Amino acid sequence: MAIPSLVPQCTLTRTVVVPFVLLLISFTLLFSFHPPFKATLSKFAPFITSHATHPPYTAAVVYLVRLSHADELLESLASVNAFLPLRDPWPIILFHTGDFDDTPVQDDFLASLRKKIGGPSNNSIMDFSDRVEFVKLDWVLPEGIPHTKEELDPVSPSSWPGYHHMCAFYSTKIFFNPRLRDVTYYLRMDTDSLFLEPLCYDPFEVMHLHQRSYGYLGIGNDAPQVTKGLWNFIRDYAGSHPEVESHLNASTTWKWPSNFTNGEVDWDDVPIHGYYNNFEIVKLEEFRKPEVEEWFYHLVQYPEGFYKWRWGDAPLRWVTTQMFFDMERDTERLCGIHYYHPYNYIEQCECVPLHP
Ligand SMILES: Nc1nc2c(ncn2[C@@H]2O[C@H](COP(=O)(O)OP(=O)(O)OP(=O)(O)O)[C@@H](O)[C@H]2O)c(=O)[nH]1
Ligand SMILES: [Mg+2]
Repeated sequence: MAIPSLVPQCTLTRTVVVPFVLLLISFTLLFSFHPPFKATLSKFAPFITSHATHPPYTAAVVYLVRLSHADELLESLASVNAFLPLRDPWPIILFHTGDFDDTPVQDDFLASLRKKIGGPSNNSIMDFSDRVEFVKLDWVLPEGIPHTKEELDPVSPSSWPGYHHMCAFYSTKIFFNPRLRDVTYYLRMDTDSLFLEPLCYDPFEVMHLHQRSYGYLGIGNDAPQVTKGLWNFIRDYAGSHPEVESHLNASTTWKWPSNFTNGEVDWDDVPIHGYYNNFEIVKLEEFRKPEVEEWFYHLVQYPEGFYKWRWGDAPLRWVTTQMFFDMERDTERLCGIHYYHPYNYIEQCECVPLHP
C-alpha cells in the first residue's frame, strides 16, 4: 500500500518542485544580471516595444476641486475626454482640501464620472475614471498675518481664505507638490473650464517638440483692486536683483508703469497683465530653477500679498515668466483651442496639426 501513495508524491515532486527550481534559477539569473553598458540593452530594444514608443516626458492634467462644484467638474472632465487628443492616457490629478478625502465620496464621484464618460479614453483602452487621482492639500494660513478676517481685513473678504489660498497655491506651491515631482508638464484646467471642440494636436507634444516652458491661450489684465502693492513689490525685487532688472528691461513685452505714464501716476492704479491661466501648460522644472525659487520664496515671505491684497496667480504667472524666461523662445501661445471660461475673451488663432 505504500507504493501507490509514493507514486503521486514522485509525480508531485517532478511536476511542482522541478519547474519551481528551474523558475527560481531563471529568476536569480535574470535579476543578478546588470547590463554593463546602456548599449548592451539597446541590442534588445526591438523587443522592448513599450520603451521604444514611450515619449521622453511625463504629463498630467491637474485641477483644484471642491465637492460643491462637482457637477461643473464632471462637465469639464467630459470635455477633456472628448476634445483633448492626448497620445497617452496621462493621469488626471484632482487636488482637493479635504472634502474629497473619504472613500465613499471618491467612489460616488467616480461612479458619476463613469456614468458620464465611461469607457476607453485618449488613445488607450483605459477607462477615464481609472486615470483619476485625488491628492489632498493641507492649507494653513501662514505665520505673520492675523488669522481672522476681521483683523486682517482682506480684499475680497467673501471668498477669504479659500480663493486666497488658491492664488498662493497656483502662484508658488504647485511646482513643489510631491505628486508632481516626476511630472514634466502639467496642463491646468479649472472646474469652470471647458473645451468646446476637438483640438487638432496634442498640446503636450507641441510643448515638447517646440521646447517650450509655458503654454497659454491668452493674456488679459487683473483689476488694480487686486494688485495693490504688486508693482512696487516687483520693482523692489528687480532693484535688488540686477539680472532680473536687466532681463525685464530688455523684454519687448514688459512695460513699467512709468514708461507709459511719465511717472505721474500712482502705480497701484496701473493694471498688470495676467495670463488666462485657468488653462495653462507648465514645464515644471523650469519653475523650480534656483533663481525662480528665490523669487517664490520672496513672495511667500510677504504673506499679505496673497492673503490680504489677494494678488492673483494670473498676473504672478505673467510676472514670473517675464522675469526668468525668454518670452519668444520659451513661451507658446497655443492656437486652435476652442475653450470657454467665464469672463475670458480669447481671440482665436488657427489650429495647425503637428504632423499634417
Ligand atoms: N478647494 C478649493 N478650490 C477652490 C477654492 N476657490 C477656488 N477653487 C478652485 O480653484 C480654481 C479657480 O477658481 P475660480 O473660482 O474658478 O477662480 P477664477 O477663475 O479666478 O474666478 P472666476 O472668474 O470666478 O471663475 C477652480 O478650479 C476652483 O474650483 C477653494 O476655496 N477651495
Ligand atoms: Mg474660474
